[in-house]
Order: sequence, then structure tokens, then C-alpha cells
Amino acid sequence: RLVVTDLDGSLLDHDSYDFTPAINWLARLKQAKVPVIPVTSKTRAELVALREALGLTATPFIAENGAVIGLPPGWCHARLDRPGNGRDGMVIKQASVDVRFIRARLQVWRKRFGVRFTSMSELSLDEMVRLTGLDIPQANLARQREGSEPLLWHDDDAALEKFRHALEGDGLQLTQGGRFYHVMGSTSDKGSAVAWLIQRFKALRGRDPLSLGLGDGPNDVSMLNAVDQAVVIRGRHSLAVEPANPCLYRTRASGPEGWVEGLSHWWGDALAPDDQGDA
Ligand code: 2M8
Ligand code: MG
Ligand code: MG
Repeated sequence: RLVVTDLDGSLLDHDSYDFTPAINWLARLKQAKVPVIPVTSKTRAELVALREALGLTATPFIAENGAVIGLPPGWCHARLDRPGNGRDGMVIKQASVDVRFIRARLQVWRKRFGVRFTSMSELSLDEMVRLTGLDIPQANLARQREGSEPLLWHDDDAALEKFRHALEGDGLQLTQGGRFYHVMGSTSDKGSAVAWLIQRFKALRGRDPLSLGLGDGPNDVSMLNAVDQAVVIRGRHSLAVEPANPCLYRTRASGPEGWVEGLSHWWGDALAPDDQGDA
């Protein structure tokens, strides 16, 4: 088994970033040796402290909507990976284009089309704190982007579609999180990163995991299509494109309460204490 999960608005409350309601289920999954893999818009820098707090330091992570994948030693492959190049011997895979290229193209399209947006790198630290509810150190970590750039859109829908189309010509794509739009390489969404990680699980363990995915936003749809069992957590955005996964459960509760509701729906009976977890 394997769990892939969005953080903001899913495992973490959208506003307070609290995950207390999920603590019991996290402990249960740990006991059953089921890897819980954060798949998030957050940066690698933000994930250092968060993985610690969530007790998820031994599992991989997917950061910046699929642009950055981190593999702990237990998930590395002698033939497929170079020796750990990250913190704690983690192997870091950069699956997107460099954020400097993204920022340069954003300037080009703003100038050419006159569209109105503010990218995260243009926000002051104070504005970041006010908009997200993060504290100053956390906001600083959120600004350490490697392969994606969040932005606030101030223009209309027609302008957004024109902008999206122009980015596609650059090999970039636009996806929507809770507060921000995110621009990244067109091949590096959450779904592709999760599919890659499931292949890695198979290469290491010799069998396919039963995978469960949870998310609340438009940027989670590709991930929810890449897993065996999916949970759409009640959120603030309607999903413009609905997941095509036939094994889909929609929660009534939002945030971490919805996360618990979704896990209980699919695995409530299946995770007995003696379950070895990786079946
Ligand atoms: C941004 O991500 C969220 C994800 O839903 C959003 O789009 O609203 C990212 O900048 C992330 O790095 C940051 O931690 C988060 C804070 O709310 O916002
Ligand atoms: Mg979310
Ligand atoms: Mg499978």
C-alpha cells in the first residue's frame, strides 16, 4: 500500500495549517508500514520542517506540484540514481524547468499582452504573510522556488486563457492551488510525479502497490487519476476538470477532517494492526 496526499486544504487545514485530526490515522499508517508521501505546491525548503512535524522523514516527497522529487535512502536504486545529493542523503530529482526561465517568460507575456498578475517573487514578505497566514520564516521558505512560480491573477478569464496558451508554447503549464496559480514545466504535474514514484516502488519491491490519493484542488486532479483509489476533499474551488478515476470518494468534511473521512472510507476496515502494509 501507498498513500499520496496533498497538504494545504487536505492533510493541513487551509487557514491554520493544523493537522491534529489526522494524527491517529498517521500513526496507524506508520504502524502498518504504509508510506505516506506528501505531494504539494510547497517547496523543498518548506518540507524540511513539515516532514519532521508530520513524522514523514523516511518517505519520499513531491514538491512544487511535481517539479521536485525527493527520495530518502530506502527509496534509492543503486543503478538508477546517483549518490544522494540532498540533505540527509536524499536524492533530489528536478523534473521541471528552472524557475529563472519561468520568471523570464512571465515578464515576456506580461509585457506583450498587458495581463495583470503578481508573481510570488514580486510580493513583499509582509504581503506574503498577510495573504497566506504563514509566519515570516515559513514565508521565506515558500519563496525558495526551484521549478515553479506561484502567482496571483488580477485579470479576467479570457486573459487567463490567452496567457495559458502562450505558456504552453514555452513548454510551461498553469495549474491552480488554494490561493495561487502555479506555473511549471508542462511535463511535471503531480500526476506524472506520482506515476513515476509508483514505478519506483515497483522496481524496488517487485510488485504494484495499492495506491490511495487525497487532494482538494484543481492541481490535484492529475494525481487523483494516477492512483487506484481517490479522495476529493471538500475544498474552496470546484474542480474545472473532474477526475476520471472511477474509484472516487468525495468527502463531506474539508481539510484534515475530510482527510480522515476519506481514509476511513477506503481503508477503515482493511488496515488491521498486523497488516504488513506493503502488500
Ligand atoms: C502556495 O501553495 C498553495 C497550495 O494550495 C496555494 O496555491 O494556495 C505555495 O506558495 C506554497 O509554497 C505555500 O506554502 C502556500 C501557503 O499557503 O501557498
Ligand atoms: Mg490543496
Ligand atoms: Mg496499482
